[in-house]
Amino acid sequence: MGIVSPGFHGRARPAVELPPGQYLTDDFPVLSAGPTPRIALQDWEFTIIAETGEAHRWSWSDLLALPTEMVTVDIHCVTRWSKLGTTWQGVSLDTLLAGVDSAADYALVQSYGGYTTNLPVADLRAGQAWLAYRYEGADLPPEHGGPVRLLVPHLYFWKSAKWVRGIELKTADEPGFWETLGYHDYGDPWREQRYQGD
Ligand SMILES: Nc1nc2c(c(=O)[nH]1)N[C@H]1C(S)=C(S)[C@@H](COP(=O)(O)O)O[C@H]1N2
Ligand SMILES: [Mo]
Repeated sequence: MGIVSPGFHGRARPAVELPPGQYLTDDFPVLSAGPTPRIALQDWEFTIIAETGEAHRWSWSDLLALPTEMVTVDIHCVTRWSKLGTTWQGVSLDTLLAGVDSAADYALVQSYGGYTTNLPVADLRAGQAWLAYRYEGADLPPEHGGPVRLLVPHLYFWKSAKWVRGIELKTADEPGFWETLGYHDYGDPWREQRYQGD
């Protein structure tokens, strides 16, 4: 036996792994395509509309009454910053979708202020997406999407709609705001799906 430490057989792995083309930041940049909408909590509601037209609505107090999860996740913006280990509290989309009778494959997410983004319904399920209303132990600040934003950390962060207002479930895919402007329909950071054709 040589004088080799156990486990020291290959090249050292990098301390952190980032998706291709991303750099690490400790800041939390604000990226908004328009002004920050202010939504009074008594006026806030979240609606899921199934492809049948059936609507399910939650008020702010309805949302707070649902079981919450704390999640610590890495986030990746298509403008190339990544932030590791962000901690959020919110309601899993699995919880919200549980009572919705739908066979739709596509979702179009709607925000207060008019922003939209699309993704497969499958990506909202299986513990992959949350309606987040707390960030790092405090109420989610308005500039980061408060009172409530969608959090879908396995896709580029433009899919995580701030000031989320509802989700339409659809049988056909319909592009949202950035997707209409040439960004990728799906947006997997690990496959570097930034733009259409990537
Ligand atoms: N409603 C809304 N949601 C949005 C956006 C937006 O402009 N409007 N920008 C998206 C983009 S491109 C990114 S990178 C993240 C930025 O979130 P942050 O401002 O909290 O960093 O929000 C996403 N969600
Ligand atoms: Mo972004």
